[in-house]
Amino acid sequence: MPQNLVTSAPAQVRAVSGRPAAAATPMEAWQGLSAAVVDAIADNWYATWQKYNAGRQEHYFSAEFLMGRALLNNLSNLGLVEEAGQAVSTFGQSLTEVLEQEPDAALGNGGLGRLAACFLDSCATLDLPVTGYGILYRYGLFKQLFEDGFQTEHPDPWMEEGYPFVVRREEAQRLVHYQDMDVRAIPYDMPITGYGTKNVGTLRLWKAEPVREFDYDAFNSQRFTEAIVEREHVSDISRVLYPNDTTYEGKVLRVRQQYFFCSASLQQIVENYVEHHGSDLTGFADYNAIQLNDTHPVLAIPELMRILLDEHRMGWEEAWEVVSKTFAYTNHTVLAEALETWEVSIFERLFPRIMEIVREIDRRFRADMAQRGLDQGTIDYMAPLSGDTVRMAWIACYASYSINGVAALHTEIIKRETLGEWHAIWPERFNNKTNGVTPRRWLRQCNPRLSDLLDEVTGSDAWAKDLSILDRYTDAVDESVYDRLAQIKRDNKADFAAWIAQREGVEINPDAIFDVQIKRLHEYKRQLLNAIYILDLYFRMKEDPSLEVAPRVFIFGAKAAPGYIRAKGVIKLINAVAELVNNDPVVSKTLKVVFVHNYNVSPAEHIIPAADVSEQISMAGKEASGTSNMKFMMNGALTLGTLDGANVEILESVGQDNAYIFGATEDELPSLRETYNPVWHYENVPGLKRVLDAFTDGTLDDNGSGWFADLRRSLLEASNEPADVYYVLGDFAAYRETKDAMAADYADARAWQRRAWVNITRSGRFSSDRTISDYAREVWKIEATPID
Ligand code: 4GP
Repeated sequence: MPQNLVTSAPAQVRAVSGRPAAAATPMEAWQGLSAAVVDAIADNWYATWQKYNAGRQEHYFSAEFLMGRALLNNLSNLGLVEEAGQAVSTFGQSLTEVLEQEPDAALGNGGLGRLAACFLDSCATLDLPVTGYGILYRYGLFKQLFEDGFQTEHPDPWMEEGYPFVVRREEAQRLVHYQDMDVRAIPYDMPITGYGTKNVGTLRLWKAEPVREFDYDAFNSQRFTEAIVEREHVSDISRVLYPNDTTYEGKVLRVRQQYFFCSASLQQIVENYVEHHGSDLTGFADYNAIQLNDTHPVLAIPELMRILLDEHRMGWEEAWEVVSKTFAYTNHTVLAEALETWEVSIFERLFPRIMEIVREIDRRFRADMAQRGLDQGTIDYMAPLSGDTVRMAWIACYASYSINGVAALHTEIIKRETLGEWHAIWPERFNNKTNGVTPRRWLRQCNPRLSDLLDEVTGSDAWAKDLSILDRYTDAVDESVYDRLAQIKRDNKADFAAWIAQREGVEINPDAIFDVQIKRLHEYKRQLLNAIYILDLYFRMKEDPSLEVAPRVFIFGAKAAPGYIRAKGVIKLINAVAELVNNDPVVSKTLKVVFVHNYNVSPAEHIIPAADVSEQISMAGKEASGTSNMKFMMNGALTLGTLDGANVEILESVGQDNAYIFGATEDELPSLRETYNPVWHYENVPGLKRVLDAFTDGTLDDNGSGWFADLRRSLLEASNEPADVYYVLGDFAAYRETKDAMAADYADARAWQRRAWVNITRSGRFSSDRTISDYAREVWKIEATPID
């Protein structure tokens, strides 16, 4: 039996530090306490693994898992936070400081990766037999710094100092074969604890290692570089998340990565099937379902075919039957970049056998479609192969028994447009699974004050496992709850202000409205619209010093993809606006702009509980779902947004009076576009000309990069794309009106708290427990499997 943390933690700290616990550094205390947590769950973890492997299970394949920190999450799931505090105090450390030592496991880019992490949390909490599979990237998403307001990127060696929450399983390694090399895939398992359950799920992350350490002879002959070249080539496979793929060699590496974790995972899953159910693989899909998180793991489809055909001697039809009952595919964006395509030559070079299988899938697909009477144009459009490219999304659509979007509107759009041809043939495959977020990390853990209030109001912590319970309390609330809510938000904002002062060196007023936009930087998400508003407000205040403006803090957090220059231009622009506003002796008394650098899961945990306003202002039709919108809502921020993604469903849940909705809708946009003239808006919408001219007249400084001129041009001048593709100027007037009204409404504090309360209590349907229950029941056909 595991010991109490008060005894086990000091022992583990001694073991990792090699000195008395009282002499350990906070980092060693983090290491030791984390090891003690793994010790505490080891028996249950093992039992869960055994039990899941014996029955029907679901495997979640994803190139990204944006896990964030693990220690506090595990402690709070296991109800061990207090005990951990006591444990570290026995050797003179504070839990808060110890927790701050932990690096974020940032093995993902954004929404898709964080969704995968929330899903694992829900699966564990619901005792569902689900395992995650991905890559143990040595470097996670780049670390972002600002230099002169420009984003710079730096490596993020997140586990270099040791990371007790992954356990190397040497004995479970597999060999992954490429035409030019064989690679050892070593699994590193991360335990996934659930809330109030003994079950412990697993995230299995594969690391690439060379079959032989290095070329000993070469080394001995003092050809040192040569001796390690092969080793480094292999290590490249799991070195970084999304290596730059603008070059051909970069693409080769990406494809190698994708095949790497798909092949290793499938080998293990098939072996497990054989061990438990025998060598007749025709029943494989009775015990296994595989969810493909976007197109990155689609190589699993031809790879499973290869295993069944070549290693288990099945016939094509029989194997295809198994494959087409195994895979389900989730689409996460309507942007073209999501529908990955790769050069045939890359497949030929890395794995000719897989290419041969893809060609056969293509041949049979074409025959099948011709038989259904499709015209040649449609067949060519939908076929897995087109000239010299392989189209991963089309392979996914052809082979999968389920295809889903991530919010109601998004699913309608993929049915109608993105995947319209597929929907026409197989409507029954399509279904919606609106995203959700885990209320454990995103409420219970990050907002303890609100969490305590919910315990009191509802009489227990049951809401943390069933968030829909809160629904019963929307109306039935004592007025004093609103006072409590006001105090909680005020305290969270004061905490946040202290954190931001220390981290970013900016002083902010906790009584101001905290207006937040945190998400990847992308033109469609329209951070630029927000920046234009701020600049316009600044000019309005300069023009009329008597203008009444509620104190506001505009908070941003975002990383831009390293090669996405225009997105980097927006970051520089927001930083330039911040400089202008924050240094103005008069305006800065009322307005502040803060760009939180290196935005990640942990900063989000500080920001979200302190937010009053949640900016969800993408051009309608472009944001598949959004998930920060759900986290904000759960923490009592009001949405200021367009009718896009899950905003539509949030509005449905809270009602018109409890959200601020503006702008062109998805169905209005096509006809608006026909006559859209951004220059007209520039000339006629009050304020716009002044703002856009400030981009280039010397008011804002882009350090000679020319980036601000490019942003201005992108809004006003058509080049190889129409001007203002994302309708920023078109929506500006409505945005300003709505945002101004929202700021005025904030003055009525009591009314604001009522609406915040409605948002919190109506957030039940945005718990990832709801999403996962729907997947489990409708797609995966799996059941809760508690270990005792
Ligand atoms: C994101 C979508 O942009 C976001 O709307 C959605 O909430 C999230 O997936 C989870 O479904 N897409 C990506 C991506 O992160 O890489 O395509």
